[in-house]
Amino acid sequence: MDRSEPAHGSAPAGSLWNKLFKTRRKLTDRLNTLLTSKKVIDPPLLEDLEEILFTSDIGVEITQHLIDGLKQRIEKESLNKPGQLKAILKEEIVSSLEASQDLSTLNIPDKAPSILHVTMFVGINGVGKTTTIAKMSHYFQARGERVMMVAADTFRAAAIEQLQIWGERVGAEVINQKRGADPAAVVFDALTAAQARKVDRVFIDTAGRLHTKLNLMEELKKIQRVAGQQLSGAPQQVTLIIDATTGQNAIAQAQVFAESLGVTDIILTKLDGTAKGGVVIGISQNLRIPISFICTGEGLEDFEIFNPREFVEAIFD
Ligand SMILES: Nc1nc2c(ncn2[C@@H]2O[C@H](COP(=O)(O)OP(=O)(O)OP(=O)(O)O)[C@@H](O)[C@H]2O)c(=O)[nH]1
Ligand SMILES: [Mg+2]
Repeated sequence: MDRSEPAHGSAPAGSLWNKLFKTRRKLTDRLNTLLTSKKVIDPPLLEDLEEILFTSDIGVEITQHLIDGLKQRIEKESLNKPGQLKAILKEEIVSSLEASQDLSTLNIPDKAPSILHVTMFVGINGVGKTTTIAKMSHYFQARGERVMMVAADTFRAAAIEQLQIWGERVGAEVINQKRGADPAAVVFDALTAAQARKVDRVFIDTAGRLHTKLNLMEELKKIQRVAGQQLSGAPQQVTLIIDATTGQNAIAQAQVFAESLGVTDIILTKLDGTAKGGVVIGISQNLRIPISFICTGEGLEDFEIFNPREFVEAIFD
């Protein structure tokens, strides 16, 4: 059996470690083979290391930056054993991820908001917006907060129904109107209701696809504007959902949303079952936007707060 396959009794047996096995296999198996096959740290070794990082969806610039940092440390600390490199590489990645991880303004994880906290979930179709909203609602309701979900994806009939089903399952109220209604009007009504009913958090589900990309961004901006008119400062959070299986393409996609909407945080989904988990590092470093949560399955419990150290431990072993 492949030694990085998840297995009963394998250590460390954290669920994240188990679920990220494809990314780990791609990254770490090659890294371990390289580092154990060489006796000294030399330029060809660093070139091979660069190639491994580069082909792991981390991205060209970030790979270059990591290799440069590694070279400096090799020189400064007079390192010569290949076995020393993995720990240093992990440290470099953890500290660069941590540098973009300020979540203090987002009332995450456990700080109940003192005023109504509105989060708008955005991202292209099929990335996991609606499922993630259900997970978040479940998570915050379990912590005693009152959550409201808003069906502002009025473009697809099934989208409204999908949110209602999740609402029933997690016990959160869902605000919706008919298919084709103006999403901004749905949001306006929802925020009026949320303030009257002393809701703690409102999660707005938006469409991932309209007729053209430009229209989608304009519509999302309109929702933002109308939310702000109804409640000053809302939406306080604009969460971009990205499907990790799209790898490097996800970075360009994220840039479009970030430039148009002022994205506050990113959630990566579908990290289970993909070898492209390195994209988490690429996204964080390219956009300098914090990653709030990562999702590893279709179930309500299949997500966690993004912890750079745990993530790096799970993909390098
Ligand atoms: N394996 C896996 N599947 C996921 C994850 N998150 C979501 N999915 C699945 O991805 C599919 C799309 O999820 P949705 O939540 O409907 O995505 P969406 O962004 O709302 O899609 P649109 O409304 O069409 O824009 C569903 O089959 C989900 O079960 C995840 O973390 N892992
Ligand atoms: Mg949806």
